[in-house]
Amino acid sequence: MTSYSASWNNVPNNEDAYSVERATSSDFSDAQEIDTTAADETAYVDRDVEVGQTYWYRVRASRADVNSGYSNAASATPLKSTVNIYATKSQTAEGGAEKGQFTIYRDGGDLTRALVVQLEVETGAGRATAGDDYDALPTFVTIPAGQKQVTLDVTAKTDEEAEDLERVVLAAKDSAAYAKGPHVSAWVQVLDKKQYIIGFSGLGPDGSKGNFGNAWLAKIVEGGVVFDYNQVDDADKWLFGNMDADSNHRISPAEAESADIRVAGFSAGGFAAAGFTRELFKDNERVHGYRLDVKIPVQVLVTLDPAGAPNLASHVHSNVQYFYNYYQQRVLPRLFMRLEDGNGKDLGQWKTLEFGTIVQGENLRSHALHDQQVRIEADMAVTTVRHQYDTDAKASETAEQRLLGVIQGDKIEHSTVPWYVATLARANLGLAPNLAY
Ligand SMILES: [Ca+2]
Ligand SMILES: [Ca+2]
Ligand SMILES: [Ca+2]
Ligand SMILES: [Ca+2]
Repeated sequence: MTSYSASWNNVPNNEDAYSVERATSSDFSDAQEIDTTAADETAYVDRDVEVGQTYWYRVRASRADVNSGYSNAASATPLKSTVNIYATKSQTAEGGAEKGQFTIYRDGGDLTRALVVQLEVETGAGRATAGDDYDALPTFVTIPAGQKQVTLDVTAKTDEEAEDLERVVLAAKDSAAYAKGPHVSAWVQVLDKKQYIIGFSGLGPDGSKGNFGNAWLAKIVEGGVVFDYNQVDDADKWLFGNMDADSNHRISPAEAESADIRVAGFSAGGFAAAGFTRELFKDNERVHGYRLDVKIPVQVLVTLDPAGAPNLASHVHSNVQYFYNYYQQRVLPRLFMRLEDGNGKDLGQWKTLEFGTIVQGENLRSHALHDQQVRIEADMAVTTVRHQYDTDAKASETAEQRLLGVIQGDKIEHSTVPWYVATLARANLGLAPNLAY
């Protein structure tokens, strides 16, 4: 129900009151006095009407028992509100803080009264499941008196299932209380959490990328995608293209939250990897055809003997959650591993290489680095390197029998760094140590 407002000119006499009559036909054959108003009132609001029904009104002034003639008749048909639904935030990601949002609008009708809008969500293929993929939505909302809209948040729920893009499609149900507008339904995307493992190869000593270190980089990022050190732009485009769920060439906060990005690079690819992560922090900028609405976080960056290693760390952006840098120290041939996070947090832990020797105390000048490190002396690498063990080995086998590979007589040098730390680097990246060679 809604209301209709009738008005008339004040009769310049000494009336006591006005009598208001209403009918549903123009000849007033079913006229009824619905109210009287005080003297000098010139308007009446009828609050007891049905939307869509045409009413006829007339008034006459009365004084004691004497009535004036009737006013001119006026008719009105109270209109229904028209309801539309829009997705005012059209994406939400598993585990993300960004919520989706529907807004339910009404136009026309009686805004002085609350309006209840009945809702339903679609089910079926491609649709997110209420209660599993997102917190279930109510079956109705009430737009309060005096307001034209209400909002409903869509909160994604985390699950372990790898899923395609799914939608929550919300629609207004039929109701006598309102008409449905052209935007009778809207959808919010629920983005699955997706992991991206991205590696950058170095430039080999012979100008090729097919050297020992690159072969091991490829094993470290196995299951991911490898780019050359000079393909940072291609990597950006590849990643953004995969993240851009609604194909609008913008990376939204929810799309950023849907991506779990892990990056590794060897040699010149180490610099490329660090540069690549910096590209992701250019919020409110256009990067290779994609507008970044937000800084895109990187879960972990692993660099394997990047050229100019000591300078690299100071360039790693704080949005890299964890940064591991393994490098060869040229003056006294050693292999270092640094552990820190990008926020300047001391991880306070040691990683143990298979070599069995841990020496601490070396520091590099860098604001992003801390004093947690493991040092491998070159002469140890020359004599005994026990790196990979056969995980399928029989329990009765000794460690020596299970040893799969040894670099004997080799030295720690540039292209062997990924080999030495492959198992650790995979662990750093959150990957299972399933290397085989
Ligand atoms: Ca699902
Ligand atoms: Ca899900
Ligand atoms: Ca999922
Ligand atoms: Ca987008």
